[in-house]
Amino acid sequence: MTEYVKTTCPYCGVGCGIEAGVDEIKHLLNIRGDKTHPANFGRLCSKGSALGDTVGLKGRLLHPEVYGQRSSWPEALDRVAESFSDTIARYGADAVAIYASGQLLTEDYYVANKLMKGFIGSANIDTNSRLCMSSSVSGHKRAFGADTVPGCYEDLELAEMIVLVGSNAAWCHPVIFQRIRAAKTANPQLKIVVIDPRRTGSCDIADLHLPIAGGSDAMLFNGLLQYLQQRHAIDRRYIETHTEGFAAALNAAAASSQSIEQVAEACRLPAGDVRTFYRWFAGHHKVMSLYSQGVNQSSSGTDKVNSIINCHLATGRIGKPGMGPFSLTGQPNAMGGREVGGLANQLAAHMDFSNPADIDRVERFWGSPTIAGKPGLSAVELFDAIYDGKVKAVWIMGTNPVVSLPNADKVRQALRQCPFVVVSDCIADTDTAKLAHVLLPAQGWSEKDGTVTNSERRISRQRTLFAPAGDAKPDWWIITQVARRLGFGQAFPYQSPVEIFREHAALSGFENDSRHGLRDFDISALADISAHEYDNLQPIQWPVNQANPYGRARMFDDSRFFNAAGKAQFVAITPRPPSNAPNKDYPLVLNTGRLRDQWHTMTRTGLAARLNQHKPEVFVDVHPLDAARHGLLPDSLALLESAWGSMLARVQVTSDQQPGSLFVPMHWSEQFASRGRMGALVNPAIDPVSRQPESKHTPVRISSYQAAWHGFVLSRRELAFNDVEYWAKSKGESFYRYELAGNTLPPSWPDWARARLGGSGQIPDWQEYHDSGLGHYRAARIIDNRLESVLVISPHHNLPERNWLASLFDKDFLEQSDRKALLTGMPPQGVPDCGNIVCVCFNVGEKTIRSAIQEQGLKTVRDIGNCLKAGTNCGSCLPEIKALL
Ligand SMILES: Nc1nc2c(c(=O)[nH]1)N[C@H]1C(S)=C(S)[C@@H](COP(=O)(O)OP(=O)(O)OC[C@H]3O[C@@H](n4cnc5c(=O)[nH]c(N)nc54)[C@H](O)[C@@H]3O)O[C@H]1N2
Ligand SMILES: Nc1nc2c(c(=O)[nH]1)N[C@H]1C(S)=C(S)[C@@H](COP(=O)(O)OP(=O)(O)OC[C@H]3O[C@@H](n4cnc5c(=O)[nH]c(N)nc54)[C@H](O)[C@@H]3O)O[C@H]1N2
Ligand code: SF4
Ligand SMILES: [Mo]
Repeated sequence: MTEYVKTTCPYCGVGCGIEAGVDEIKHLLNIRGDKTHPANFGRLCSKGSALGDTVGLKGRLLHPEVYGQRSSWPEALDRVAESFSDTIARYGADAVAIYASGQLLTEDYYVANKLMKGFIGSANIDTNSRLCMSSSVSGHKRAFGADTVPGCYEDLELAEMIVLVGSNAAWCHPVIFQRIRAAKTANPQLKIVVIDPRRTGSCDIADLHLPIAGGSDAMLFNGLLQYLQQRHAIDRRYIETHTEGFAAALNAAAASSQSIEQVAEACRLPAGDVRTFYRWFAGHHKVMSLYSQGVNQSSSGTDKVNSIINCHLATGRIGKPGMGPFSLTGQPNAMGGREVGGLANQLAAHMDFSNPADIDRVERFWGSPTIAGKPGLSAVELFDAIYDGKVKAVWIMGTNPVVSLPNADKVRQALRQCPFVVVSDCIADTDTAKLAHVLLPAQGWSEKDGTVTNSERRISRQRTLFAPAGDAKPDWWIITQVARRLGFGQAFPYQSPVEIFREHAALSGFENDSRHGLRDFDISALADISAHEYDNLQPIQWPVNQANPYGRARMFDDSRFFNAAGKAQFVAITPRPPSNAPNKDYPLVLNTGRLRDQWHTMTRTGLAARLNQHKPEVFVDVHPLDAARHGLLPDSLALLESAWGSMLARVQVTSDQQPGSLFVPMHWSEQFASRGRMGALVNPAIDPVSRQPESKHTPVRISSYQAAWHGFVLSRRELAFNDVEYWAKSKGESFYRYELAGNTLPPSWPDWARARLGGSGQIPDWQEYHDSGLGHYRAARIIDNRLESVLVISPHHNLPERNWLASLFDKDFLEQSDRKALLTGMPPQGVPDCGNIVCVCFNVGEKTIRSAIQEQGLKTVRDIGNCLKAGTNCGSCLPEIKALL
């Protein structure tokens, strides 16, 4: 009998509840959605469903390492504490830093922040949330006086209009998207508008797509504010009673554009579409504006956020069912990190360095000897300070900055130069872990235990499913041990996560009242939670206090805001263009973002074969006009260069892209491709308020990458091609796939192939075909009648399809016909080739769907589901199935 344990998905900020059936002995998980969890009511997406494939021991960091040698925990912890205290003694507290992450649980995060700010006495702790949520945090604070997300997911079902701004929810918040899709099916009147420079999967259910010029959102929403005023669609009473600054915001909007035509020109949109959007927004009362990285990751990200919030304040559409601005959080615990003050400019429990009373309050609560008195360095500035030698010891926890920070080659150089680098991670080989002096094995999802908070302020439990891998320890434990060695034992007595949670809850309620000033984040009703209650904690939305013992779905339903006047603030916005405009040398704009089935730097999703079928290789999306202009053929390789760095990627020509703009996925690290690390190119400009980098807008140029040869290898065993100029690796169910290209031809392909694939190189275990004149070479190695590996080399990039060859790895015995066809790469007559996998849940390929559509006259997504099952589980592939129809 399998025991099902309730836990929370460790990927996106939707925060879906999971029931995990645990087979301890076989180390297997059976994953299903938790029907009682209010975030997902049983739904899951492709990534959540495949979690069971990511919990193996392969690739895990199992033991501490000090300078490349396996060590014991005491030895490694002593080393970290000694280096940190030496550095502090010689150069001061600001010479050390922590760079943390929204992958951490709230309890981990709380302890890290307490150690750095309260006891080491420097605020040099920042997190990857700086790259993610900090513009939303700043925008919320400016408008509401606190970092508050007003609404909840239930509003999705109550809305009359949903605007997705800079959010590809179909791929990045799939369960929210499923809820919107279901709401639209139930109520076809529901209007959906997508504002995104690209046509994305989210446009699948959109009534209107505005392919806005990158960076111009504030212009569009300033125009909307004026329109609402001119059409008398504003709520005068609400503005007068509950807000301040409307006139100034309106004046600034009027100064930025005078007409819809002007807005349309600035945003490069058809004026008619802008008018339609404005008319719909004015005409529907229950409007939700969901926004994500297309808004936040900008050098004017905070202004973009406030330009959206301004329109909601002007119409009084906030804090009520079915309406409001709604910032979608990225990581599983992006929100929890904000609660504990993970950013360098925050204190704990939504308190702030800008208020001396807050600093004093936290100092007294912690009994801290040396609390930091001012904000520390933000992520980009922190790594600059490491580069400049000002920060001399850094501890990186749960993030991979050599891939994900802008100007990532400089980040790598900074870490190379840094005298002392500690990395806590679950995975042994990451681009960042490679540069660590001390590596600390952290427990990952399925092992660790604690809480996370999702986009709608809902706190849920992640629970332990398995015993830890090797010597892995929870992050809170590791930090606590170092804190004790630094002499702060009294303040770090923790033996279990619940003790930390209680303290965190108590701090949230400490002097949180009208006399001292009310703070939004208050979970003081949980301050006395028992271990048993904590174990059984049900998902609950903060605040959880005397007034809201069962949590609270919507904030601001009482129209009380958290600044001194208790009124929401309009912010006067003067739109600014992105920091770096395209120019003669770098004429195109590089946009970056996410894919449906990958998570960030692929340390976990890269392990699950079924998540690597959808997009097996790093690519760049190019509009047909740009492809023609720059001589790029579909499926060829391109070199992308910016003022900061370069990368290689496979060309995908698509009119989903606007001319002048390129898109690359953010996911590939040097563990998965030789030169696919997009962070190397990305512009390090930051927003002056939120200090969030402009990850979606880098001037670049693109050119065809002329390789002397192209090829691929499919192999049962993992191989290495590190000496080849271009390689990209992905995992299949029973094989690894390598895409290859090189500048130099080896003296002999047969020798090269034998050296790479191994074996005797003799018939019958070896088949080969060589046309040395034309530069074609193919080989296959067979062991005991099973395909071991197959290699194809050509002077051109047009190579045979990989899918049928890949299917041969599932066979225990190769038929004669298979053997014959092997070197052609084409299935023998009568054997279907399924094409690229579209539905990963049921392994249904594009060609199968196409032929079923033709042969059986299928007309709807439902027909295809009935016939092939494709799209009937998580639904993540529905946009693509629709596109095939
Ligand atoms: N599958 C998957 N899901 C994820 C993640 C993942 O790695 N994989 N990561 C999670 C995390 S941490 C985050 S932060 C979220 C991010 O979720 P999203 O923000 O939805 O994802 P992105 O793809 O980064 O960016 C969204 C869109 O912004 C558009 N965009 C670019 N510039 C502009 C602009 O100037 N204006 C507008 N309006 N749009 C623009 C891009 O074209 C892109 O389609 O996803 C979370 N969910
Ligand atoms: N150009 C560009 N750059 C971007 C973005 C973009 O859209 N474009 N998006 C940005 C955004 S929004 C984000 S959130 C970042 C994400 O970027 P990163 O944070 O660098 O990406 P991850 O791959 O999630 O890194 C998490 C690391 O923590 C490890 N890990 C997982 N769980 C745990 C744990 O419990 N404890 C510890 N100690 N380690 C753990 C994983 O193995 C992995 O190595 O990238 C940012 N960078
Ligand atoms: S939408 Fe998918 S990735 Fe996000 S929490 Fe739910 S199952 Fe996990
Ligand atoms: Mo993020």
